[in-house]
Amino acid sequence: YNNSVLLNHYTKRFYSIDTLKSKTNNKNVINWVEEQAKLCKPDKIHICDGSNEEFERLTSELVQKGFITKLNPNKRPNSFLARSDPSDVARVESSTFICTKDKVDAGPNNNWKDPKDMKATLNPLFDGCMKGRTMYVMPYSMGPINSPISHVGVQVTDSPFVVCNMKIMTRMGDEALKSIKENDKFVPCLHSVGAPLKEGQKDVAWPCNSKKYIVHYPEEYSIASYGSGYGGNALLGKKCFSLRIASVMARDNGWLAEHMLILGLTNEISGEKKYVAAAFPSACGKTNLAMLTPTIPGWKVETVGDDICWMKFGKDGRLYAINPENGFFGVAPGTSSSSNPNALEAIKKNTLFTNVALTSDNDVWWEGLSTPPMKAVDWHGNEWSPQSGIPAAHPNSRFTAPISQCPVIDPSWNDPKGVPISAIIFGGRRSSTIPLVYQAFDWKHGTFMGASTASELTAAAEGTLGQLRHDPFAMLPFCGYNMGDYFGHWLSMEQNSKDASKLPKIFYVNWFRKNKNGKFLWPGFGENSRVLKWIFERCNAKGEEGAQQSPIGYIPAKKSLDLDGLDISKDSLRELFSIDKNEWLNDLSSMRKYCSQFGNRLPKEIENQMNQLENRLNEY
Ligand code: SAT
Ligand code: MN
Repeated sequence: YNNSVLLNHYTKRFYSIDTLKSKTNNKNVINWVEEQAKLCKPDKIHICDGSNEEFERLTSELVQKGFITKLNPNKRPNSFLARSDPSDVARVESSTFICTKDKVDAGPNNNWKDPKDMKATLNPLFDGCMKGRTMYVMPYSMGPINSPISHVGVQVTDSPFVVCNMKIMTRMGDEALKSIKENDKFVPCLHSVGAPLKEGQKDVAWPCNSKKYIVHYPEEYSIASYGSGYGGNALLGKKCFSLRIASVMARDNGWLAEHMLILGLTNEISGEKKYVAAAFPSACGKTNLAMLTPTIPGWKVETVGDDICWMKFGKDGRLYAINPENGFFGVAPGTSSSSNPNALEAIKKNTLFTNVALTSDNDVWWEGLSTPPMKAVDWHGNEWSPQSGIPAAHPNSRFTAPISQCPVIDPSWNDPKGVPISAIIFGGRRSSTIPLVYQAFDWKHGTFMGASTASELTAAAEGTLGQLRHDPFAMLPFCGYNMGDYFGHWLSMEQNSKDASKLPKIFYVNWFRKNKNGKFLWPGFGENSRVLKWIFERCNAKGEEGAQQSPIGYIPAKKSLDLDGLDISKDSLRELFSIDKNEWLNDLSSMRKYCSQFGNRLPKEIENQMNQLENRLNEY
């Protein structure tokens, strides 16, 4: 057969990728797709254009086969519910690999395998894995099309549901393909659910394989994922590309790829606006903060992103950020009109749901949304009632919705220039020790604060309740290289910047501190706008204006945190900001222990920061 026609040696049918060839002159894209087809041996190839018609066609086919459910169009137009295989409901960290030639380059924070060995394992698995299925080819852009901060990828997959999710979560299709010029590089992303169909074999609603591999090759900027159809394992633009591979691209090229929300904060009286990026471990309310409704008058929050942030230096020496994503992949349970009304608004239409409950009027429900319905169909597809004694929605059930549907979407969310970042916030869930907010003395100290990010485990995660888990920069499962080197990369941003005074100011927050009776000291949610206001003002302040020095950093000076109209006692306030020397020294020794695993990859400066903190505490 000639070059443009491929033979499927199972079906003895020919197919071509002429459609792709007519749309791009990038030889590497064409060759790579051809190679994947030869390896995976699908029955058909479909080049995705990313159109609404394509989305409609794929969703109706899935509905017709009974694989997904169309929701009540009067309540939730163009929206669908999928139920996953019960074993395929979350990211699989134990099957996630960083494959570098040298093990130490992956770091103690990752599972490692030699790239050659991994390819020898994967090749037989991918060989013929798409038999009986269609291979969908998805060119996509992470970030606004043609933005200098964006990067492109091409994913092939055998899951039409993955295609529908990728259309929402990324800029996928013809426009993205057009943006990949003749000699441009792209991140190749091979994905299969690992469930080839034999002649005449009936398909299932959620095909997957008990063998799963989520594999990253940082040295060639490529990804291969096998066996899962779940978001973080299968929508390869998300954590795999935008964090694990992009963190390596960022290290190699002097920028930052971070697990951060981005929000715009406006003082409506002065008209001034600043952008803030923030990193929190899971279960700390990142999506809620990204869409916050301020309780203090005259302040407005607008959303640029809720999960991932790429930052590059602009000509003016400031860091400019984009949200590489185009949608929200949010946890449904707990999302309600009181916790996050803007998220509820964003998922009213054009939304894909996975593993939530189905109500009798063909709408969705999950724990925490509202009073439970008398009956429903749970995420397993079984009859459910409040008496069933089990959750109706899986705790990690998700919605996939276009970001443009967020009612407080920032006007610059799609701006190819990105938005200038004034402040970076780190935070964790800590019932003691850490005050409501404090500020780094400088960039080096701020890097140390990011490195020491830790959070207490909630019921949602495995491990002992309340146990402290170190999660540096909230990147522990997402850093595509040695975390010690990653700390070093953050430190190097100070040299990379032409003018360190233009770098974002760095803060640490803790909404979760409790008093001796186990009661939260701070009301949280919309009241967190008071902390955002202090951060905003600190970015404009000269020197120590509005702040006072403490051994751990700057904390708000008396009366500088706006508490107008807030019902909080003097005692609570004192506790909220108290610094207990012994608790801090305990934290520091836990940090020292944690850092020892990085050996000589731990930057000297992080040790300096630990020593300086210890000295300041001992003098306190
Ligand atoms: O599943 S995702 O990785 O996309 C979301 C998450 O687990 O944070
Ligand atoms: Mn995340």
